[in-house]
Amino acid sequence: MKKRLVAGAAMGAAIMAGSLLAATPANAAWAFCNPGYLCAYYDSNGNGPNFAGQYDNPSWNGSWGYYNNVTSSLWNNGTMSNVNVYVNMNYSGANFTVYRGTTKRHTDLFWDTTGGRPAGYWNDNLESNLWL
Ligand SMILES: [Ca+2]
Repeated sequence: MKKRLVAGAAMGAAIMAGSLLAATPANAAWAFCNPGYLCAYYDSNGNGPNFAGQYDNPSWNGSWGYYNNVTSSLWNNGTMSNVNVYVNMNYSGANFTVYRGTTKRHTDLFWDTTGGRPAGYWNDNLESNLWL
């Protein structure tokens, strides 16, 4: 009987947790990003696998994986600098600055019109980064 009550209580807690999750804004889902790094995520709101760069990277493809043209959200968790991101390798093509801090994250590049670009322009298009 006691076990049953415990199980019932656990289930109730799980349901409550589910309700809380549903009420939480989507932008609360950001995966951890090491301090000092630029993190570029596969999906919006910091979800999915991510490229994490501490230095200048002329290409986001490498031994760590293939991250060119897949990014949908960005977080500059740098400790000192802002960072530019580019649509081509070797710091070329259209670019914008990702400013430091959690309030400056780019939550969904599909709808991001930074620099006056149309929706969809930046999404799945970034390939390199240069710290400023
Ligand atoms: Ca590109």
